[in-house]
Amino acid sequence: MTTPNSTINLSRRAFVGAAALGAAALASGGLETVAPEQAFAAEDAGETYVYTSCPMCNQSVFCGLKGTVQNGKLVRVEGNDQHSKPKPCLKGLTSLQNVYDPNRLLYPLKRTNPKKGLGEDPQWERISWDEALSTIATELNKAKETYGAPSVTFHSGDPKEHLPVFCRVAALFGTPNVSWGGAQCAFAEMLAGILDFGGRTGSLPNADTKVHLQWGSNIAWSMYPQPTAYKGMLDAKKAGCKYIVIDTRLTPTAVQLADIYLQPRPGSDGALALAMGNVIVEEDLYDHDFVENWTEGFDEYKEYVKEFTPEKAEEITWVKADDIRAAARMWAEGGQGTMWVSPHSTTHHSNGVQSTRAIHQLLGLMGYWDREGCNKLAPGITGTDDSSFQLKDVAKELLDQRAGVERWPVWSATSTYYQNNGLLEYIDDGLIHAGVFLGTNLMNFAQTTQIQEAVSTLDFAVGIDIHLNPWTHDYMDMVLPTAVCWERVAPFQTQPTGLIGSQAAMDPAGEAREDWQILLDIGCALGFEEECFNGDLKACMQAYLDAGGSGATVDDVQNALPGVYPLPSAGEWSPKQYEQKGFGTPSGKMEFKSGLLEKLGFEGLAKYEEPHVSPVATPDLFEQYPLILTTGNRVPWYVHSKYRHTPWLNQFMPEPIVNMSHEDAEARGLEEGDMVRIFNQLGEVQFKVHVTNMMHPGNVEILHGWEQANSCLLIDRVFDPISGFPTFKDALCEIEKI
Ligand SMILES: Nc1nc2c(c(=O)[nH]1)N[C@H]1C(S)=C(S)[C@@H](COP(=O)(O)OP(=O)(O)OC[C@H]3O[C@@H](n4cnc5c(=O)[nH]c(N)nc54)[C@H](O)[C@@H]3O)O[C@H]1N2
Ligand SMILES: Nc1nc2c(c(=O)[nH]1)N[C@H]1C(S)=C(S)[C@@H](COP(=O)(O)OP(=O)(O)OC[C@H]3O[C@@H](n4cnc5c(=O)[nH]c(N)nc54)[C@H](O)[C@@H]3O)O[C@H]1N2
Ligand SMILES: [Mo]
Repeated sequence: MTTPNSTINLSRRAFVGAAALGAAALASGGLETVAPEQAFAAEDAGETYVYTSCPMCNQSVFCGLKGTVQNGKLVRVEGNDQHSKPKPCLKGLTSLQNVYDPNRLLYPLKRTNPKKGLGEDPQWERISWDEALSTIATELNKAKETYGAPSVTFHSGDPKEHLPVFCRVAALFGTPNVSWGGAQCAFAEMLAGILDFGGRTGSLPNADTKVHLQWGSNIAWSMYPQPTAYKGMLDAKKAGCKYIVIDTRLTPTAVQLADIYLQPRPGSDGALALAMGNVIVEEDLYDHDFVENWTEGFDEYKEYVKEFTPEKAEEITWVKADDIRAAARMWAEGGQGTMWVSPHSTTHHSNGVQSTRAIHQLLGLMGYWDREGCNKLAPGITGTDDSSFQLKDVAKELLDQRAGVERWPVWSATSTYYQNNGLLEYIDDGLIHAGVFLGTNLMNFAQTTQIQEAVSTLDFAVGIDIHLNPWTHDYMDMVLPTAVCWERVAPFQTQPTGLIGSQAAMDPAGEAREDWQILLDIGCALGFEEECFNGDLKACMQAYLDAGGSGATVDDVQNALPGVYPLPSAGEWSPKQYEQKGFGTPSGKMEFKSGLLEKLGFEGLAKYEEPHVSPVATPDLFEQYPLILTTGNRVPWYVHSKYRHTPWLNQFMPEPIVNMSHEDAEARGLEEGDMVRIFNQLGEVQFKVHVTNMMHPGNVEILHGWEQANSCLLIDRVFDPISGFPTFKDALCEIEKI
């Protein structure tokens, strides 16, 4: 291995792209792959086993993995049967290729070519960790002295395992401008639940559930909210649960589960939910006891939904009036119901939160709340509250200094993170001058080129990633290499019965360090040695455990592997806790009319508005671009931009595909496999046609995260005013053969 300070000039292309695999492998001292014979071999005596939790899909409920190590090399990955999620999917098994991925970033790099905007090769140069850390400290402290600590953002995307230390270091430094993927992801759906019910509403069917409403979430593929969710749904179906599935595409989830399937026009969900409410109220199917005693604003809701007759909703939503009636009746007549609303299908629209509230309110109408067969608010385990480790008290004092507080007051009143979708304006307005960008993909911002340009104007930006990604890191000053799950011991994962630890199978490749360690090192360099445990990872993990108050030591948890270190539960579930505690809303009741929204100057009822671009809202634009474009519906083998170069996964979809109906393809003279340009008033991308029965005529879909075909170029910088969420699923387009 070369010494840390030796300088190797490497162009960015030497770290990415299939053509450069050899160069990167050489520079690393060789990242070899594992032979299939080894990966599938039977267990043998010379092997050792290690256990970790899988982060490949970046969900917060990971699956348990068991790794087999031979001669210091990870050769096989399978499930850990003592973990609460014992069966990993194909992505989990592919974590093996992630370790030995020849494209991995292995050393800290700094750019030598000054930033001049788009299209510049940074001419990366390898540097030592010492140089990297001292430069970061100098630059971040300079921004702090010149513009104040909040001028530095701690920004991250979908990865979450780093958050406890990320928040701690940001609080020590003094900036409240901390974020993660929740700013585009699960939080808007949760926010809708917080506004109406004072907490999360979504739940999966349990053994007693009679009817489940699955709204815009293809769990068979995305496996959200947890990797084992779909199996439980199939089991519930066998046990007699009826399913209503509402999705703009005919998904595998709809085909396998639905007793009633509705296929609405994208973004019209609010109108559909209000029409279901209309049927339930008009036919007097609602739960009078719950509605009269435990809800606020029902009279106004009742008056408002009169407008949304099934016939009117049919015109808006494309769904037949009689099908809306049938769905409403099935929902109301079940008696015990659960609901799961996707974190991104109804919220990635300009009307996202209001539509999602209208859907959730169908739970309130039926009183399907905290009782058998419904969303049971069971207490969790004790000993895992890490607020004091995260220094939440310190952070709380800084919340008013967050960027975007005035622009998105509802988000800001309900989240402790800042709403990072405004990063472009925060930079342009001089609020943000420097940043630590951990696990971030700039391609996931609407109008990507604008954000790339803005980031390149920062005084200083450092990325922390497994890979060097030109679309993100070309606009930064420095990149630090991070370890993958098989090389790290932090963090612990929460299980239904306790905590589970992680073992490393090997040292990190090259000079990579694990995220927790990198953040501690940055904290120490910034001058917080004591608060960052002088960089000692084990001491830091112990402090994290101590904050929870479980009394466990790091060794206790690690020694319990492959099993879970048990922690006591906070108590038994008993039904209808709201009868004692009320709801966590301003009125203490479930709110058809939100007190918080009204207080902050928004419409309190969940009124329907057209998406900001649509056949109805913008008929002129629709004439030019007559197809509704959806971006980002999940596929099983990719997670956002990840794994596009990972052989076991990219074989399933080696290139960008646009899914369209037979009717839309025929009308344009297109056939399977044709290359097309997809364009609108904002930009153009090129995809290959796939003709499929999944799509409704008039709606086409493309996946996000393709370097060569970035869907976000076709998305406007228009946000849901309540959540601040991007409108990834509001766009119009036209398609032409190339
Ligand atoms: N058009 C469109 N855009 C979307 C969406 C959509 O539906 N449509 N969905 C949105 C949603 S819901 C989300 S959550 C966001 C996701 O947005 P991002 O999280 O920004 O997306 P990724 O492409 O997964 O990029 C994550 C980066 O983190 C790196 N990484 C992965 N694991 C780790 C780790 O453990 N540590 C570190 N340091 N780095 C790591 C990866 O290599 C990658 O470069 O995308 C949003 N963007
Ligand atoms: N394999 C894989 N798994 C993932 C991810 C991944 O990238 N890959 N990402 C993870 C992340 S960060 C997230 S946020 C979750 C997302 O989890 P989900 O939101 O459950 O994602 P999807 O399974 O794509 O389900 C969205 C469904 O909504 C439908 N839809 C789109 N627009 C509309 C609309 O306007 N109305 C209605 N009613 N339906 C609509 C789509 O057809 C699609 O079937 O998945 C997580 N899991
Ligand atoms: Mo997400």
